[in-house]
Amino acid sequence: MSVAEHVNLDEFMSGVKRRNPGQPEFVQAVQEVSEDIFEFIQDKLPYHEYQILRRIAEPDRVVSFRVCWEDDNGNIRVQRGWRVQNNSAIGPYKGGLRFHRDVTESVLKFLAFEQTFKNSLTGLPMGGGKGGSNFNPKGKSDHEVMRFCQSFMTELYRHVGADIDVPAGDIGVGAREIGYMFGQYKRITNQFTGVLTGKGLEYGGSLIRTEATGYGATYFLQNMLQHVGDSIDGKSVVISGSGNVATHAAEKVTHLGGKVLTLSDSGGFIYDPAGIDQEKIDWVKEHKTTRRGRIADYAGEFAGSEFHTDKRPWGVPCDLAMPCATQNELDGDDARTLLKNGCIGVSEGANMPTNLEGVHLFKEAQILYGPGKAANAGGVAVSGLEMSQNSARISWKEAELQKLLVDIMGGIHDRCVEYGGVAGTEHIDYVRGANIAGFVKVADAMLAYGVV
Ligand code: NDP
Ligand code: 2IT
Repeated sequence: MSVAEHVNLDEFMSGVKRRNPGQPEFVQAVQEVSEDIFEFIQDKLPYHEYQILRRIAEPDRVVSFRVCWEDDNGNIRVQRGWRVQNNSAIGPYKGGLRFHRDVTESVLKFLAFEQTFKNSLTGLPMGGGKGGSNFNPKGKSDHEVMRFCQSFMTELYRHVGADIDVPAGDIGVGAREIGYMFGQYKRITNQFTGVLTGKGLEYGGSLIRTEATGYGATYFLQNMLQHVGDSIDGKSVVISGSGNVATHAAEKVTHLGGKVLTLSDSGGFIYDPAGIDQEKIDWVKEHKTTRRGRIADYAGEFAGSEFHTDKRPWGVPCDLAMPCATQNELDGDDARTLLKNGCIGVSEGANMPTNLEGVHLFKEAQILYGPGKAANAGGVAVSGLEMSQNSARISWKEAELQKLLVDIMGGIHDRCVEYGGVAGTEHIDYVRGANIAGFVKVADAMLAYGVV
């Protein structure tokens, strides 16, 4: 068959849709990547002959299991758990676990697919995976969360391992949940290995893993700005979310001289025209993580700020935006509003926060737009460094790790620039750059293996 006969994005996508009914998030993620990859591989016959993209878009396996646990009132509760092992061409499966009411197989398949490209971009030897459960941690006691995590790991443990698949945190899974799951893994297997990352410092965790995603997304924003001779200093920044990624992005933006105007959660957003400084960020961290409170309470705590119920922050005029909450939280109308208000840069701390229409609008407007798979890769990169430290049974110092994070984010930026140049302009299409750079390494490894 000639190359031309292979190259048809629409046919490819109709096959993806047919094989994945009722999985819109997965189809969306594959579409966004395939738009760039099809153009890139047009004249590259081996990638077609060996059906590389088709194979990356078909997870190696999807494990689904029942998770039973008992709540504090003695009721038996039943949840569904999954681990999606998308691709291990360049290393063990690696990616977070998400506990959220809305988790479905589609959501985890999109995340595992994205993770494959993201992990490749870091330059570290990690394949792509993701897992989680439709367990809703909101309002649960510590003991309920512990019992759930133990039951979840009692099934998951047989599918993971330090050289097989290494989960970590994501939405609803932080230090507490990783601790409970690591404890259960160790108990079942009688092994102390680096099977999870994001662990506590006392039991094999790495310094700066907690900060890495938010800091990394801010470094990526800074890298994009520096590439055009600009910086974060003095810029106004709108951030969504108020969890791990959002609060650490806010912190690094503040360190670099930016002014953070908003944070949000699933109940709405707060707008603080005076700027959300370090003291306020510390309050948010304590309130959202330790007290498991709501962002709405910020308005009662800090005079001059406002809470907007059930609204997203994208209408607040800003120079820069960082979506750091969840998928599809920024749609075409939001993108138009940001552009109309003069936003010049977007760095995605969350995975696929911008819907396809929004992505197209940002690309067309040629703003500095760092997609999640590049911009938020700092978290998994430091997870990769945690794996190395665990294997070598050593702990690196904070300064070394901070430098490695900066270097890795710089390397990701360079790889995007290498593949994302727009002919006849100085502009970098970071979406295309990230998709192609992420693809090439995985694809070439797959070619080396033949058909497996
Ligand atoms: P957290 O659980 O710490 O925080 C999640 C935040 O997003 C909370 O403020 C939460 O609000 C909000 N949120 C979740 N779902 C929704 C929703 N449906 N609508 C509006 N707000 C919502 O998670 P993280 O900060 O770790 O993750 C945030 C994003 O970053 C996710 O997309 C994740 O995949 C991505 N990411 C995370 C990495 C990490 O290292 N943790 C690495 C790379 C990407 P509420 O409290 O009301 O639920
Ligand atoms: O989306 C992500 O990159 C993460 N949730 C972090 C994954 C990891 O293995 O650290």
